Amino acid sequence: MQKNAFIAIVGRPNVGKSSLLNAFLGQKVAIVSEKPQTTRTRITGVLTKNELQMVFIDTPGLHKPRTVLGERMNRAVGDGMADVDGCLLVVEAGSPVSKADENLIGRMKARKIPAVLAINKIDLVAKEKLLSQILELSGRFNFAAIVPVSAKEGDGVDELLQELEAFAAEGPHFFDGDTLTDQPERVLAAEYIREQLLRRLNQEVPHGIAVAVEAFRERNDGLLDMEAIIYCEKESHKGIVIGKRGEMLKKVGSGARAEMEAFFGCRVNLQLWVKVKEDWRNRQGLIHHFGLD
Ligand SMILES: Nc1nc2c(ncn2[C@@H]2O[C@H](COP(=O)(O)OP(=O)(O)OP(=O)(O)O)[C@@H](O)[C@H]2O)c(=O)[nH]1
Ligand SMILES: [Mg+2]
Repeated sequence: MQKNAFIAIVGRPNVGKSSLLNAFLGQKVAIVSEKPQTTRTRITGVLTKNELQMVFIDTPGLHKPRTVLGERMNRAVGDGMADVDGCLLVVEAGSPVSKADENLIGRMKARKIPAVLAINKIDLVAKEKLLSQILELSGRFNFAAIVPVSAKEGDGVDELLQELEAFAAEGPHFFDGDTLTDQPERVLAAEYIREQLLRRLNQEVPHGIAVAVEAFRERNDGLLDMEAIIYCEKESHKGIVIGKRGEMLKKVGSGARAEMEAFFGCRVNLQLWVKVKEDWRNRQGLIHHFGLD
């Protein structure tokens, strides 16, 4: 008998939601960086084990929006929580309860969504510190389980997955058994490029970047030809993205290429361009054009 479970992964920015999704799947379907607001849209990751299909919906970190894009990202959190069988609320070990956590717990209560709590990044915090945090959070919601984990080191990930499996109910599989994500290959490729920029650039520059893969062609010899445009918000950002003598762009390209070659399992020939779209994060038409709403 087939079973399925739809689970939304929610929490404030930077707590490790996407890292956990990747740990569940054993593959990188969601980009990860040390900057908050890395994830911009809902990302579906699918794990099929025999009769059981787990469908994870990774969401942007809930935050106080300062741009139209930010508002869209927050909206994606609510949309991601619609019609799921359960939520995985992720918090950071040793951190106080945030406004975002309170907001998310409020929604779980209002919509009667059962939830498991993951306390992530336990590799960074002494065990004694976890107790008071567990007490505090368990007083606010009747979590089905509370699991301390480290997405980075893999600690507790199997236990967490086991707890989430309890949300499964009898029902058909919605995806083929070998589906990993709902993201088209071009989108994933664009995300790998954005990940490099998030990791290598600072302050507002990486947050004001959107990437569009314009060409994606497989040659007969298996080589993948790809062309992508990096859009930034200001002329002054363009120079930073390109770097001195093009060095930044070169590093971004080779970093992204390595990720793509690992994921797609073939050699990639990547060409990058940089363009400016003034203030695109506040322009609905452009947000839509970049597939971010
Ligand atoms: N030390 C440590 N770092 C972790 C762990 N899990 C994630 N990180 C790091 O935390 C940062 C944020 O991880 P993400 O997975 O991008 O976090 P997120 O919650 O998806 O963030 P947003 O998409 O911005 O909401 C990255 O630098 C990760 O490498 C962990 O268990 N331990
Ligand atoms: Mg994320």
